[in-house]
Amino acid sequence: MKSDNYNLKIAVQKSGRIADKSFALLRDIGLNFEISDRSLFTKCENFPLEIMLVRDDDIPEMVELGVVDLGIVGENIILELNKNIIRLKALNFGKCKFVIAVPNESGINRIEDLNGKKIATSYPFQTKQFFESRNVKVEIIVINGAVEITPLLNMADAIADLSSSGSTLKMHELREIEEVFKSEVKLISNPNSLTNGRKKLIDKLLLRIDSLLCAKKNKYVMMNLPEQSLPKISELIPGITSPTIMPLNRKGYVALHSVVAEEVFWDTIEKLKELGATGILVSPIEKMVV
Ligand code: PRT
Ligand code: ZN
Repeated sequence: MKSDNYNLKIAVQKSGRIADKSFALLRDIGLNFEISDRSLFTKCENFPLEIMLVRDDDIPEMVELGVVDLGIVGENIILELNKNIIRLKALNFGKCKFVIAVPNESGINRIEDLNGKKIATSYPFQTKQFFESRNVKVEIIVINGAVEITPLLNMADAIADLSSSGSTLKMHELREIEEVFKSEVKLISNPNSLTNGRKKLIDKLLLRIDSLLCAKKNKYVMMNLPEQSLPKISELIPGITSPTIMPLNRKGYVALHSVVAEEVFWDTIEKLKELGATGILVSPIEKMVV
């Protein structure tokens, strides 16, 4: 199939926890589209892409069936539904963990203590696999929401659910005894969409997403430095791009501009200060194509 006249299709959560961030990601990579309250579908004005607005649980199946080429959905759903899809990229939002939690006062501390007990969850497949992998026999109670309340109602002895800040567990007097897996939102694809003419369009989107994610992981820093510190600077900022050094009116000093990774940002700034850096300015980077 030619990419010239084909519109890629992507499924995105219509409303809920990851909907706004999914729309924001698509807009941040330069796509223009309108969404009204009742629309189930929208079309990009400046890219051959149609956006289907659906429940997140339906996304892996729509992608597997080829109804859409791409989807934006949490790893938790991908693992639970176990469909034949390809994970193209982790999108760095919707982060949470899938945990086993028990009532604070229960005296249960290890997974083995749950032998013969009832576990409430909205993720029966993952829960079954986890307990089987630990050789612990449990009864799984499937419930679609408010899983945290089930121990209080004596419906279950423990829960298997997602947690992010941990405040819902705390509010329901539950404590985590084990983390089963970490989850974040992923861009997924139908395998066939990567082997025909659509791949060109998908690659274009991936390049844009990469440049956005890369930009978010870095900061642009500008500072003044004593010239004699320069040799040590290149060790300190191996960076994606080498630093730009410019002369200053002030004798013995230079201006330095560089990109610093967010994760080592404070460490790097402290070390630069030790090397005599002054007037340090830091800016976010909007896009970064490397
Ligand atoms: O209507 P639709 O089916 O589309 O949405 P939904 O109601 O099934 O899902 P939604 O919108 O609640 O969540 C969408 C996705 O967000 C999930 O599939 C995860 O990938 C991701 N996500 C990230 C989370 C959480 N963090 C999260 N904390 N999904 C749910 N939770 C719940 C959790 O189940 C628990 O009840 O939030 C509560 C705990 O939160 P904390 O912050 O108190 O720990
Ligand atoms: Zn859902």
